[in-house]
Order: sequence, then structure tokens, then C-alpha cells
Amino acid sequence: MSQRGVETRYLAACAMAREAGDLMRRLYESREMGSYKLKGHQDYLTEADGEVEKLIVKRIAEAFPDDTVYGEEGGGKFSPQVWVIDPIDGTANFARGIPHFCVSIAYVQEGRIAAGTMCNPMTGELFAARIGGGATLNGKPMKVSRTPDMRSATLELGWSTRRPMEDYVAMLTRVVKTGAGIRRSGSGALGLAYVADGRTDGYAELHINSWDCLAGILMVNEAGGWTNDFLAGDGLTQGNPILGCTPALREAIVAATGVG
Ligand code: LIP
Repeated sequence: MSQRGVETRYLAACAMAREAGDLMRRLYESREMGSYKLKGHQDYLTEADGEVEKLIVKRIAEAFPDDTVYGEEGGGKFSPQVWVIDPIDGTANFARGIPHFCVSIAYVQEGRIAAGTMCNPMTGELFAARIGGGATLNGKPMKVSRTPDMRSATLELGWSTRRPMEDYVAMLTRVVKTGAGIRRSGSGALGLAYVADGRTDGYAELHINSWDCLAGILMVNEAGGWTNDFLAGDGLTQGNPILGCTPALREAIVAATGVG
């Protein structure tokens, strides 16, 4: 596909993220507290997830009928031109009334992440990137941090029940012992976007799904950061460990997290 094809999809992904963000905000502000289900242990689901995903799938079908879509809620089909979407990343936050969540949209062409966008409607932030075109926050360039040492660093360590708790605690202990500050905010997508914007120095998780992280991986790389080879093996369909970080601390963060 031509660069123009990627450019067209990038611009569409920006528009879809904004439109989906507006819908998310309306649904968030009109939701009834407690109106959520659990798909599994600590795995939240709200009606809004489905509504937002439906909107994005519709827009992609209208504009790019030959592309396929794979969404967290509705599934779909992987192909050489596929959109991978998480309608609400940070669903637990959305469900519990914590305004830290986003829509995450990635376009993958012949196995490479070509464009990615996220919108957090509660802060009005549109994070975006296209391959070779840089990463932006509301149109302004993003750059990863240059934090010189781990004692000055802040890392976000994502958590889910998809890996044993003992493994998470062991990773947490190793990172704390380096003197780094730690956080866990419940949205892997925003966690990676924050690395791209230099707000934190790394995001690691022992297992994450492609719809949570593909847009963020592109943003970190386009903002001058380093990421592990998340798409190795069957990462696109089954997920993998993830690490995105500033190159300034890559060796120390790989050693502490065990992801690399
Ligand atoms: C979330 C991820 C996060 C992970 C959570 C959950 P969701 O995605 O972004 O990294 O730790 O368990 O998977 O479920 O909010 O779309």
C-alpha cells in the first residue's frame, strides 16, 4: 500500500478517536454507578465498550471496506490490512468512576504497526503516531524522557490476572529495589502514551493484549523510545509481555522488569 494509504488511515484514525472519545464521555457522564459486569476475575465490561466499538467498526467499514477489524469486545478477523481496537482501555476505571481511560486504535499493515491513535476524552488528549511520521499530543511532537538514572525514574507496571501474582510481585520488588518510583493506573494504552510523552520512563506488563498496546508501541518508537518485540511469535493474536521505555535507561529497566 502507498504511503498515501497509510496517511489516509492515520487521519481517519485521528477523527475516529475524537468521535469515539466524545461518545465515551457522554456515556461516562450518564452512566449509573455500579452499572458494569465482570467478564472474569478483575475483568470489567460495560455497555459502553460495545457501543464505542460498534461506532468505530462502522466508520472503518464506511471508509475502508477492504480492511478487516479486530476489536476487544466483538473479535473479528486479522489480515494484512487490519485495524486492532480497544474501545475503552481502562475499563475498570470507567466502570468505577475514575476518569483515566481512552479509546485505542491501531492500523497494522503487512504485520507492521503503521498508524495509531488514542483519545482520553476526560483530558481532551489526542495521542497519535504514524510510521516514520513522529508522535504527537494534540498536534505537538512528543519525545521520551532523558532521565539519567533509576533513582530519578518512574515506571508504570501494568497488572492483570493473566499472569501469576507472584511474578508481578517479584517484578515489582526488583523495580522498587532500583530506587525507581512505581505506578499502576489500569490503562496500558495510556501507560505507553505517557512514556512517549516523557511523563514516565517506562511501561512494563508481563502479559498484555495487542488491542491494549499496539498504538502505544508505535507512539513510543516514533517518540524516540525503545520497545521489545511485542509482535514476535503470535503476539498479534495471543498477546505478549510488553516493555516501552526511554533508551537512556533501557538496560537497567530490562534487567529490573525481566522484559526485553
Ligand atoms: C487493561 C489493560 C491493562 C491491564 C488491564 C486491562 P482493558 O485493558 O490496558 O494494561 O493491566 O488488566 O487488560 O481491559 O481496560 O481494556
